[in-house]
Amino acid sequence: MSYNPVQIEKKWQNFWSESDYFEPDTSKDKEKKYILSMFPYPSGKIHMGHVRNYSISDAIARRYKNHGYNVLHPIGWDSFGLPAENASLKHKVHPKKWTYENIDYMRQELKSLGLGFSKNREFATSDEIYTKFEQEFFIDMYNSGKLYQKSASVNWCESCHTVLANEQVEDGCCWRCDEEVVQKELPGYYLKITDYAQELLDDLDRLEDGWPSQVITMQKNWIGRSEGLEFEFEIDKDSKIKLDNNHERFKVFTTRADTIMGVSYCALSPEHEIVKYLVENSLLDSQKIAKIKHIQSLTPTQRAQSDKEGVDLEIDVIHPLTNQKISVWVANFVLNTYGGGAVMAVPAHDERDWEFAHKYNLPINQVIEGDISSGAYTGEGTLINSGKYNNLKNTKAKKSIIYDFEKEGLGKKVINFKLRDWGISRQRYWGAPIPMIHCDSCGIVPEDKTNLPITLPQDVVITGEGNPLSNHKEFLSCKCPKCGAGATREIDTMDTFFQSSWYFLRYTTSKNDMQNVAFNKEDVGYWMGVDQYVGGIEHAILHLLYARYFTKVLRDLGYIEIDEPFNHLLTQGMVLKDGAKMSKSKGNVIDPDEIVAKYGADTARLFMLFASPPTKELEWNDSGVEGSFKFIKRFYDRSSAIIQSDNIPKIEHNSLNKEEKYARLKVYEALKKSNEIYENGSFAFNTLIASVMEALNSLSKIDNSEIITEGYYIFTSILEPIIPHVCWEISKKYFNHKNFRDIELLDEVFVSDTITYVVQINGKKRAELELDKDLTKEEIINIAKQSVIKFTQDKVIAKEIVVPNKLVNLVVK
Ligand code: ANZ
Ligand code: ZN
Repeated sequence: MSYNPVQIEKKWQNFWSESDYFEPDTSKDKEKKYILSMFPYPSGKIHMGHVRNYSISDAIARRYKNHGYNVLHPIGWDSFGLPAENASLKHKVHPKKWTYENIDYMRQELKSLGLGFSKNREFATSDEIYTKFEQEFFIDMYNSGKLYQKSASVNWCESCHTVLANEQVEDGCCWRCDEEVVQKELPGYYLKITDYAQELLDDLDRLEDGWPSQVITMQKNWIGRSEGLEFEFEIDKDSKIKLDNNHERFKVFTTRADTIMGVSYCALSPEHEIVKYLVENSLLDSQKIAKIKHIQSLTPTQRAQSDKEGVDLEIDVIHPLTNQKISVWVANFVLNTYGGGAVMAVPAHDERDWEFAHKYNLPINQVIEGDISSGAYTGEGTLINSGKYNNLKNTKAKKSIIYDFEKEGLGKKVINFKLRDWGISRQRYWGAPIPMIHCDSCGIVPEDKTNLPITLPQDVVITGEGNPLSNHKEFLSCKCPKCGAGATREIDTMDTFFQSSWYFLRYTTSKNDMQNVAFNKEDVGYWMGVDQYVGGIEHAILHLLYARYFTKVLRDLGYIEIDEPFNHLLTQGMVLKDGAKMSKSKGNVIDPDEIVAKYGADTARLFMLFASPPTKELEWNDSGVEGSFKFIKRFYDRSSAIIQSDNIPKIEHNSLNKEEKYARLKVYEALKKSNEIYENGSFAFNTLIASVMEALNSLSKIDNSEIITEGYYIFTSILEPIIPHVCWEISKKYFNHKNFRDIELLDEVFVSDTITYVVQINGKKRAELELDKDLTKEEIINIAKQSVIKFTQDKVIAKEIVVPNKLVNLVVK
């Protein structure tokens, strides 16, 4: 009997699935653990990133199940989205067919990895019933004012032919295809995530213990709260260029009210109303207008990458405190979407303002003590050149100036957020239809809920140009739910992140109920929050922020009662090959199916968990895979030394010899490690596996079959979450299938016959010794002296100090 993964693995996979082994109990009396991995997009094949993700979540889920918890570890498919349309174009296959065939194939792949998913609750987000509930949410959100329609300048990807949310633009490029994003004016639907900005920020505190600090920081920065002063500048009536009554003032926002006396010019964004007015009415010369138009044509990223640039607008404003005239410019570094799209520039204390002032020879007024000889001084300090605020510390001055502005009615303290409303309209076919109707007399009206789901027509041809729904007469034509007249259906579909914002709630509800409700409130109450979520860091401010927000919205709509969805989050590291991310575009992928076919699923899983701690990058390594296979083979082959028994043998520890005691200690150290990595939440499977390897080595040096039997009993328990097939096989064969619950740690095993002594010379550590605990003081000193002889050779030992059971200190001259 030699290790044959093909035989073993199929057998146990079938057993688990036929016996519904991983289905959770529907009764709610046991303590629960909800273990969730981010659901996959059905692209056609699983990749190593999936293998890693699911090996981690499966190990955690199995462990909790072995320890008596009611475990939910579900799987589903994030199945709407663009790749299906691209595939459709390329292979002339309908997106739906492509998607569902991929799901069937990938489900098999996951099964072949021996992943313990509760599959009764599996669903795909493109299922019509999922769309139905989602459209109900959409309508509830619309009716409660949490969702609205507007026309706005949006991020547009030319290659994907669709709008992107701000969160989906990375360094000015499309998150999916890397094409440079352009701005375009389009109508669309928006979720008012900004209404929840403060709560989303505050509740991050609650996640501090369960989430990686990196993700928390990224969300904080994205939400971008800042406190400051908002006030208006009046335009000077004597300016060279005269403006009309609608353009007499503009608003600015500053976080540095303390620098108010140092303002030396103002800068407007190229899209600012006043700039538009000047350009449209040709109030500036043609050269200036051409330059403004040029800046307007650049994307935010292009602007950020170019030098500071601008144009003098030939108007002045009046400083609200000094009544001095200040020139107004348009500048490429001012964003239109933040703080009113205008800034008071203080070049002495702001880098960008300094660069701009330097280029255009604008005055630089220092108002805080510090060095401005080679650039802005942006630190703290004492105020100067600031009239009544002189000599105040700038932090104090900030408060005092804001107070005065408020008292005089000149301005107010405001809180600004960088977070913008979430645009969810996508100009694509393969998505959940937005359940809205355009009526000539009633405007936009939500569809009647009884008509849901609004489903996608199947008879469409994907051309890659525009949305095929736009000329599908049957789909377009509908009745206005308000006035009954003929009306037109909305053709945009929802952002797929809308679907992934609530899928985890649906898993909580059992199969029968899933036909009737999106999820059952009671089930959500029992299973949520997710005890451990596992997924990629790339979702730090996309999915993970949207899902938090969505949870709060559903709470406020009365669907659920929780505030936060994910109690603990583990962001797994990337899988690399030759130092680069393993990906199709890099051409360095290893096919998981081939690894499973050649070595078996247990080897693939062991390698994934052994090669690196879960949160760190994992470098693919053929010999590491080979090594994992060899370990399992040895583990299996040596199991023949086990004494077959229902019970593990009772061992008299004190009667064992030194080697036996040591081997047993190693086994128990592995057991201890296993407890530790779950309790401290590190899930450092790599250290557990290393510990088992060490223990297996020591076992191979003795031939006490009772200790070997006990060792294997412990190994199969602690390794079952990692290499389940081989553990079930051994356990079935020799232990008549006891459960995989660990046995207790035995103190007597940890009582050592040796004591660790530190040897110091003049108080400095020079060696560490494992000494027999029965040695006399003289013997200890002699061994200690021997161990450090190279440090004492030509010196005199003046004193020998022994602290029993701890250390020997030699005083040397
Ligand atoms: C004067 C000032 C003096 C500023 C100084 C900074 C330093 P955060 O912290 O990110 O909220 N600002 C305001 N609106 C802007 C816009 N639309 N585009 C570009 N910059 C804008 O940034 C707020 C600060 O960024 C504001 O404070 C403003 O410059 C600038 F020594 O006002 B400050
Ligand atoms: Zn794109």
